[in-house]
Amino acid sequence: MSNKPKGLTPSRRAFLKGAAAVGGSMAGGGAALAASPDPLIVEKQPWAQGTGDGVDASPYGLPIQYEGDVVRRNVEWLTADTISSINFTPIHALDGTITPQGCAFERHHSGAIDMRKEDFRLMINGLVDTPLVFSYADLERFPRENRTFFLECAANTGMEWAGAQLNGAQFTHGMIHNMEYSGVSLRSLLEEAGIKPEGKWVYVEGADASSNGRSIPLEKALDDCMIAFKANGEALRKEHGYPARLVVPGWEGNMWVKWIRRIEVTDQPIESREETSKYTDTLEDGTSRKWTWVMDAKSVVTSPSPQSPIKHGHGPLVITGLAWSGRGAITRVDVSKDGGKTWETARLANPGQPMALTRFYLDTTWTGEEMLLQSRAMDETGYVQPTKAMLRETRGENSIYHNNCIQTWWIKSNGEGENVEVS
Ligand SMILES: Nc1nc2c(c(=O)[nH]1)N[C@H]1C(S)=C(S)[C@@H](COP(=O)(O)O)O[C@H]1N2
Ligand SMILES: [Mo]
Repeated sequence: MSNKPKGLTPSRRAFLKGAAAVGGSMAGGGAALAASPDPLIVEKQPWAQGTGDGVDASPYGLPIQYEGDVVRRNVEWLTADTISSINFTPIHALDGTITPQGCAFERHHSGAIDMRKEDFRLMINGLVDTPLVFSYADLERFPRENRTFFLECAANTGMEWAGAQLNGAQFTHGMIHNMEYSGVSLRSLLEEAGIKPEGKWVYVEGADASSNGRSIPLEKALDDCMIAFKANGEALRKEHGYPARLVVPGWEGNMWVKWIRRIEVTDQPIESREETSKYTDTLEDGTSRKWTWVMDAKSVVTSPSPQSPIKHGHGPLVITGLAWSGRGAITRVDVSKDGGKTWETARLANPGQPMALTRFYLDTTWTGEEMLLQSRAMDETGYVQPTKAMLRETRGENSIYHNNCIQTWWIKSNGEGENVEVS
C-alpha cells in the first residue's frame, strides 16, 4: 500500500495493513484508495485555479479563520465583571508546550493597562546601598537570559474542590501558560543596587491600580527570578505586563507581578492583601495555611476531553496532555483509562524541563469502550500527583487555591467527554 503513513509502531502498521487488505475505508490512521474517485483529489479545486494572498496581506498574522474557536474564554458567573477577572487558555486545542501569547490566559485585578516603554520606570529601594531607578532602555543593557517557564494561577482548578464542576480542560485547567521569556535576572538588578545585610525579603508591586503587591523571600529573588520583556520571541503583550513583568519560576502566578514598577528590599514580609486575605489556603479544620508559594506537580489530559471529543471512530487514538511541577522537572506521567485502577506510562514528547510544561502522549487503540481517563504526574523530587480524595483529607472542600488533584474525564462510547469524579 503506497499511502501508508511512515513511522508507525509495528502493531499500528499491522492494523493499517489489515484494513487495507479488506479494501474498506479505515477506522483510523488513513484510508485505502477508494474505488470511486474523490473530487478533492481528481477535480481542480478553487485554490489551484488562481493565486493566493500576497506577502503583505497580513503584516502581523492571525490564525486562519477555521481555527477561530481556539481562543481564551471566561466563565461569566465566576466574577462580577471582566476588569477584576480571569479567562482561560484553550489547552484542549493546543499541542506542544509553548502557549501563544494571543490565547494565553489573563488575570487582572484592575484591568490590563496601557504603558509605553518610554513611561516605564522600575525602582529598587529599601534596604539597599544605592536606591536606583531603571528605564526600559537600562534593562536592555543587563546580561540577558532566555528561559521557558509555566505560570499557573493558584486558583487553577479551584472550582473543582467540592465536585466536578466545569465541563472542559480549558475551564478546569486553563489558568496556565508556558512561554519562553527573554529578560534579565532580578539578581543582576538587586546586585547593582547592593543589598544591605538586614535585607531578607523583597516587596514587588505593579504600576496598575491594584498594584498586586507581594512579598518574596530574598533567597528566591536572587535564585532564578527574572524581569522579562519578551515572551516567545516578541514583546510581552499588554495583557501579560508590557513592557516588563516579573517571572517567579514554579511559584504561584499571583507573584509574577506585571507592569512591574517597584522592588523594595525589606527585613520582613509586608503581608499585603494578596498574601493574607487572598492566596492563602483554608484547611480541613477551618484554619488557614499561611503561604503556599510553590505549585506542586499536576497534569491533565487535554484530548480527548469534553471540548475535544473523539470524532474519528474506532482504532488508533492519541491520548495527550500536559504535566508540570513547580519543584523541578516532570519525570513520568501515567495514564489510566479506568478511573485509576490500572495505569500505563505515557511517552514524554521531550524530557521534562524544570518548571515548564511537559507534553505527554499515550498512543493507544480505542474500540468504543467507555473510559474514565486520568493522568498522574511525577516530578524529580519523587512527588506523585494526589487524588482528589487524598487532597481533601488535609484541605477539606472549602479551599480555592492549589488544587493539583488528578482529573477524570468520562469518555463515552460515542466519543464525547464529561467532567466527572471517581471516589
Ligand atoms: N500588576 C499586576 N500583576 C499581576 C496581576 C495583576 O492583576 N496586576 N495578577 C496576578 C495574577 S493573580 C496572575 S495569575 C498572573 C496572571 O498573569 P497573566 O495575566 O499574564 O496570565 O499575573 C499576576 N500579576
Ligand atoms: Mo492568580
